Amino acid sequence: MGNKKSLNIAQQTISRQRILLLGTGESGKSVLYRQFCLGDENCLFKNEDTRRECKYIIYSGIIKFFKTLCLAVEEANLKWELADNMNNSIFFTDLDDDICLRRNELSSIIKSTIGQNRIRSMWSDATTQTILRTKHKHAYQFGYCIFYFMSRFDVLVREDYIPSQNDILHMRCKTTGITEHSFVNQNISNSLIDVGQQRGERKKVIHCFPVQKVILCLALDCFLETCYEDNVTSRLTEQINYFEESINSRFLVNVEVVLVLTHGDLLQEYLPNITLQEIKCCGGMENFDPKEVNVKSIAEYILDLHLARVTTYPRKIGYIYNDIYSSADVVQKILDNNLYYRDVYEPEVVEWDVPYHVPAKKLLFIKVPTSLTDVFFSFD
Ligand SMILES: Nc1nc2c(ncn2[C@@H]2O[C@H](COP(=O)(O)OP(=O)(O)OP(=O)(O)O)[C@@H](O)[C@H]2O)c(=O)[nH]1
Ligand SMILES: [Mg+2]
Repeated sequence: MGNKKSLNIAQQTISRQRILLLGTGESGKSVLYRQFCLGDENCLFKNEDTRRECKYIIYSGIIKFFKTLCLAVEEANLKWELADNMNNSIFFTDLDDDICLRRNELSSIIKSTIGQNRIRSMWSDATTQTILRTKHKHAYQFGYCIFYFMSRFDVLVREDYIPSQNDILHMRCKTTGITEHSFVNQNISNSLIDVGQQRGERKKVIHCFPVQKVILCLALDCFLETCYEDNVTSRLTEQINYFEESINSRFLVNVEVVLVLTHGDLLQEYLPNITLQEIKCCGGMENFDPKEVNVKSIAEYILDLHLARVTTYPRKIGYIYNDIYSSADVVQKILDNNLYYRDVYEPEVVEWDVPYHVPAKKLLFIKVPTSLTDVFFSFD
C-alpha cells in the first residue's frame, strides 16, 4: 500500500514541473520566456492579432529612445551636426512621458512623413552615433534594441505593419505581475512563470509556490551599465546581490537552478569600444586579468564572481549562454539539462598547529592560496 502511494507521488513529480524565471530587471527573462513561447505552435504570439497589438510597444520604445537621446546630447554639451535636429530635439524633449500610453499619437508620429523625417534625421546625425558608441551610452537607459528597430524602420512605418516574431523577441515591455505559459515537453507538462523583477516588482516570489526548476538570468554586460531603477548602482553589484539572496534561499536548496548567461551579443558588439584598462575600472572587474579579452573570458570571470557567493553547499550548478539571436536549441537544452556544469563546494577548513611561542591552542583558518608564513598573526 505504502509502495503504491510513493510510486504515485514519483509519477506526479515527473509528469508536471513548474519553472520560475528569475534575474534582475532587463536581464532577459522575458526574452527567454518568449523564446519558450515561440517554440510552441499554440502560443499567443503566433496569432497576428496579438502581434498587431504589440506594435504600440515597439513605437513607444522608439519614441522613448529619442527623448532620452535628446537629454543625453544636451547633458554631454554636444551639438547636433544637422541643423534641423535642434528643432527636432525640442519636439522630442517636449513630449510628456505619458505619450507612450496614447496609441493614436504614437502612430501619428511614427506614420506621418514629418515624424519619420525627424526620426531619420536624428538617427543619421553623427552626434547620435557618438553617444551610442562611447561611454555616454552607459550613463543613460537607452534600452537595447534600437539598432535592430531602426534597421527595420521602413517596415515598421508601413500602414499594414504587423510585428514579426523576431520583432516580438526584441521589443521591450517591462513585466509587471506574473505571466504563465504552459506547454508539454516529452510527456512532462511544464508551466513557465515570468515575473517582473525590477526593484519595485521584486516581491519574494520564490516562496509563493513550489517550483521544480529555476532559471536565473545573468546579463554579461552588467558591469558596463547602471541600474534602470536609480541610474547609479552598478548592475554588476545589483546582480551579484540579487543572485546571492536567491541562490542561498532555503526555498531553492533542493531546486535545480540553471544559470542563463544573457546579453553576450551586446557585449560582443561593445568590446571593440573599450580597453582592458577601462574594463578594470568598472566596479567589481578590478581583478580581471585574462589572457585575451573576449565574451568567454568575461563570462567566466563574471560567473566566478557570482558562484563565490554561494553558501549552500555542495551545489552542482548548470549554465548556458543565450541571447536574442540564439536558436530554439537553447530552450531544448535547458529542458534536457544539456548544460555546462560547475561544482561548488564548501571552502576547505584546515586545522593548524599553533607556533611554539603562543599558548597551546588550535586555531582554524580558511585555506588561502597565499603563503601563510607571510601572514602576521597577533594573539591577545
Ligand atoms: N541584443 C540583446 N538584447 C536583449 C537580450 N536579452 C534581453 N535583451 C533586450 O533587453 C531588454 C530587456 O529584456 P527583458 O527580457 O524584457 O528583461 P526582463 O529580465 O524581463 O526585465 P523585467 O521584466 O523588467 O524584470 C529588451 O529590450 C530585450 O529585447 C540579449 O541577449 N541580446
Ligand atoms: Mg520581463
